[in-house]
Amino acid sequence: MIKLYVVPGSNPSMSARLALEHKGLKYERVDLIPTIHMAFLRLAGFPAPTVPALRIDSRRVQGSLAVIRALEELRPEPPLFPGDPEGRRRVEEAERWGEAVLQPIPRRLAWWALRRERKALRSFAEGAALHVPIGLAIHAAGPIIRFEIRTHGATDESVQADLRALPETLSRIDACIERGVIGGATPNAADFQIAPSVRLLMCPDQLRPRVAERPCGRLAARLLPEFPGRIGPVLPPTWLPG
Ligand SMILES: N[C@@H](CCC(=O)N[C@@H](CS)C(=O)NCC(=O)O)C(=O)O
Repeated sequence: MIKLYVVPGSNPSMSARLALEHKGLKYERVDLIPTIHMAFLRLAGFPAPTVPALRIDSRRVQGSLAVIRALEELRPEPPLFPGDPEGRRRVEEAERWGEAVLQPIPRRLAWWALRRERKALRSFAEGAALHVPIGLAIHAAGPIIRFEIRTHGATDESVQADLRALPETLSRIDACIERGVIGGATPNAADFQIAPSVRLLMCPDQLRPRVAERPCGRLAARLLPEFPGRIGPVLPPTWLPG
């Protein structure tokens, strides 16, 4: 029995979903409300408060990197990493950067923006089974948004800095595609780590056109044609990258 605990719109949760689907593994998805998910995960026996959280029978695995490796071990085919050592090294390097550096950028941006446009939560919940009326969840979301902003350091300063660096960040991903590390005919672990973060960056209306036409935007749209979340023009125009 495989169970995956996710939060709607969570980029690393989407990495785990992509990997499970790539492997053709049957699984049950449990959609959790952010913040409340932490208590839920503890009750479900997970040691850490983050999603993705995976249960394979009695084994519990958390963190997108660990989840990917557990799935690779469980079902080696089709592989998530190249067979040759140099190819694997390059994919793992891109994957690690995707997890440690790229992943927090759209997460900070999304929580910052949701504080300014709480109703956008409705679009993030599309397709999720939250077992709570969405109107009620939006109404009660103020403390959750404030908590997530604190947890992830989604301050004006950090979001502004992320946006200033965005052209460079996206160029790095485009260069990865150019070098063939990601973006090949068969996606690998680095594709599955990076594409959900790029796709989340395309949720704000003001950023979508700046990302969608780039190689990284096209890759994200190819791997994730369906992705929840749409954020209106809440970013100060002076913060937007040129
Ligand atoms: N780098 C970790 C990040 C996990 C993470 O921070 N997930 C968020 C949702 S996107 C979460 O569970 N946040 C709650 C918390 O940090 O306590 C991974 O790749 O799994």
